[in-house]
Amino acid sequence: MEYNNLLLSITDRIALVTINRPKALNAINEELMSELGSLFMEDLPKQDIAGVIITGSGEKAFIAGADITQFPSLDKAGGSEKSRKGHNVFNAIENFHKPVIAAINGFSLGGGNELAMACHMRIAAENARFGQPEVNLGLVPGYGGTQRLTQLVGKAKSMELNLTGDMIKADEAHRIGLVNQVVGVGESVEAARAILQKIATKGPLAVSKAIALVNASVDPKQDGFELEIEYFGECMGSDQCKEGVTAFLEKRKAEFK
Ligand code: CO8
Repeated sequence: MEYNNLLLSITDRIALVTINRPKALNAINEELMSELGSLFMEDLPKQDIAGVIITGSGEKAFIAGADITQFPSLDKAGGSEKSRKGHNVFNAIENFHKPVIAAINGFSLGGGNELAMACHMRIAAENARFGQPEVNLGLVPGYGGTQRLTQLVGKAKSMELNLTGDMIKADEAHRIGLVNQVVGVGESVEAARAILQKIATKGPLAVSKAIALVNASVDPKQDGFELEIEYFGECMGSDQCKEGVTAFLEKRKAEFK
């Protein structure tokens, strides 16, 4: 598929998705949201990949939020409709069967930070800045930010960030558990790639089930404990587990297909 607002390259089974609207600090407009939906719901599921990295074009911003220029034309119904569309796309990213890592360079704000939080892990460059500034516009986050930020950092910090609209630096984001790792400027994509390469050596079925189970732990609609019992059995009965266990007993590296 052709994309106008993002770049896609696949190297060594790792997909690199670059949000590419640098003049607007990679703000998410309607077309970009549709492209992300097509990418994660139609295109990437057909590819033989071990994981996905999402980053922003240029050093200044990962994504500075939803594109504010489209807001004046929205009313109550239009706002909810756009919010729902974003929820569907970000849910598809969160539930993607392969690991998705956000490599965050610069501003990660509003809807951009919500995209980062829908990813399975976040690697921040030292120049990254995080915030939910929607209150400055008289809005609340509309792509799952109030929920995912609370899941990641707890209610007190989530309240503080969502109510003040303040930005925090990368080291503070790391301290409160919003990001997994802080690296030098320009190094976040390679750091994310290193994590995905490590995960690529593990049992692929187990990796995809672990993603689903960790997600289930924060989804009140699912019984994560029951699901773990089911998926544990599924993994135990798989050829991949046979290979992993046999390799351990034979004192060699497992080779998962
Ligand atoms: N939307 C559109 N354009 C933007 C955005 C944005 N979110 N952010 C920056 N830009 C544009 C600027 O307008 C500017 O364009 P131009 O050069 O044509 O004037 C260009 O990017 C560069 O930005 P600045 O000149 O402002 O750069 P600074 O270094 O001075 O400031 C900031 C950088 C602090 C990041 C500043 O640009 C800023 O505050 N941006 C807005 C951040 C924000 O409020 N984000 C939240 C948006 S709301 C949201 O995300 C809601 C999500 C849910 C939506 C649900 C349904 C629609």
